[in-house]
Amino acid sequence: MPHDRYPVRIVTTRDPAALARRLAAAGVDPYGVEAIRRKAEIAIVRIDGVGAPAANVLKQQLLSLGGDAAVHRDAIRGAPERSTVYLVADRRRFDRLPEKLAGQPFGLAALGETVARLLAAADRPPLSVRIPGGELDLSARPLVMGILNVTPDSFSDGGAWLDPDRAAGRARAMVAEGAGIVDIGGESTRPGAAPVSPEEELARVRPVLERLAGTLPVPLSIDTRSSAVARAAIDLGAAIVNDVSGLRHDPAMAGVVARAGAAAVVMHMQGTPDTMQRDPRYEDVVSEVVDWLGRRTDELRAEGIDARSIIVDPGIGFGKRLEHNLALLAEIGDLRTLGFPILVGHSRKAFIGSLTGREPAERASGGFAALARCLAGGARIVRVHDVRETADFIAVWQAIERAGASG
Ligand code: HH2
Repeated sequence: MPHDRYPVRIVTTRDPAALARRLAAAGVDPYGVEAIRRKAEIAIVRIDGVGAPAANVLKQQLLSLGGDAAVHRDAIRGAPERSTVYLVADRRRFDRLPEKLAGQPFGLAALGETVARLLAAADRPPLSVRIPGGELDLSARPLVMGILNVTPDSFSDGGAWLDPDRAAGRARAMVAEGAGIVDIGGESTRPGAAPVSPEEELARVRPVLERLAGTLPVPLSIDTRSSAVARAAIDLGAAIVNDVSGLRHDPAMAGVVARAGAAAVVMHMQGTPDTMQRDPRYEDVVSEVVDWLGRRTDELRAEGIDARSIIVDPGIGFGKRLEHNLALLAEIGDLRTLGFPILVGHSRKAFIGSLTGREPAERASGGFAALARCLAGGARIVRVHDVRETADFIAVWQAIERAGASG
C-alpha cells in the first residue's frame, strides 16, 4: 500500500478504558496495554504556596522524570516567596515521583507521598456510601436525587407539596420516574430566605416521612441544618442528612449523624442563606471550595463520622456569582481529589436563569448542559427537580460511555 494511503485518524477519546480496549483489539499484550494506557494518561497536579527553592527542585525532578513543572517566571531568581506550581507528567512517570522526592528538603518528601495518594483517590472515587444497615450503590449509574420541598417558599416548587398526602405521592412518583434517593426539605435555603424554627420545619416534614417510612425502595434524605430535625427524620427512616451548612449551623449535627451511622452531604457555602448572595468573593473559587471541603471533612471525621458515609457538594448558588458557579461546574472533576463521592445541585438555579432568561420551571434544558459536565467530571449524585428527564439523560449518557469502554 502506498504510504499516503494508510488509513490514519487522530484518536481524541481520552477515556482510559476505551483506549485499553482499542489497544487490546490491536493485538497489544496485556502488560503493554496497561503500560501504554498509563503513558497516554497525562496528569496535571496543582500545588499552591510553594517557596521558590522548592519550586526549583520540583522543576528539576520533574524534568529528570521526563515530565515538567510550570513555575513562576521569577522562581529561578528566588522570588516570589510563594507561588503556584503545576506538575505535568504521564501517570507512569508520576508513579516514580515519591521515590524522586524522598530525600528532598522543603517538605517535598511528604508532598511526593501526598500527590501519589491524591492521584490514586482521583482514579478510584468511592462507588458506594455507607448508610444505616447497608450501602448506597453508586457503581451501577449516577443517581438522581429527587427534590421534595415541603415549604411555602422554595424558589421553584414552593407551596406545591405542603399537603402530606400529595407530597408522599410526589415522592413515589419520583421513584417511579427513576429517582435513586428522595430528598425532603422543610426549610427553603434560597438566597434571602428567612430561617424557620426546627419545630416548624419538623411539623412540615414529619407527616411526609411518616407516610413514606419503610415503604420506599430507595433511601430518604433529609435536607436540614437542624440536628433535632435530622434526629427525628433518622428515627423515621431517613438514611442521609443533607446539610447545606456543611454541618456547621448546628453544633450537635455531626454527633447526631455519627451516632446514627447516617450518610452526610457536606456542602460548601460562603456565608448563610440570608446573606450569601450579597457580595460573594473568591480569589480562586475551585481551589477554595476544594480546600474548604477537605478541611471540613477532616473535622467531621474527627467528630466520628465514617469517611465512607461522606458525600461532598460544591454548593452551586450558595454564596457564588455566575462566574463562580460556571468555574465550579467546568472544573467539577477536580473535587475528585477529595476522595468522596460528588453530589451537584444545579437544578433550575438562578445561574441558568441568568444565561437563558427563563423562569425556574423552564430551566430544565439549560440544566442539562450543567448535568453533562457534572457526569463527565465524575459526579455520582445529581439533586434535581426534573427527575424523569434527568434519569433519561443519564441512561443515554451512560450507554454512550459504555459503548466507548466496551463496544
Ligand atoms: N440546593 C438547594 C437546597 N438543598 N442541597 C445540596 N446538597 N445541594 C444543593 O445544591 C442544594 C441543596 C436549593 O434548592 P431547592 O431545594 O430547590 O430550593 P429551596 O432552598 O428554595 O427550597
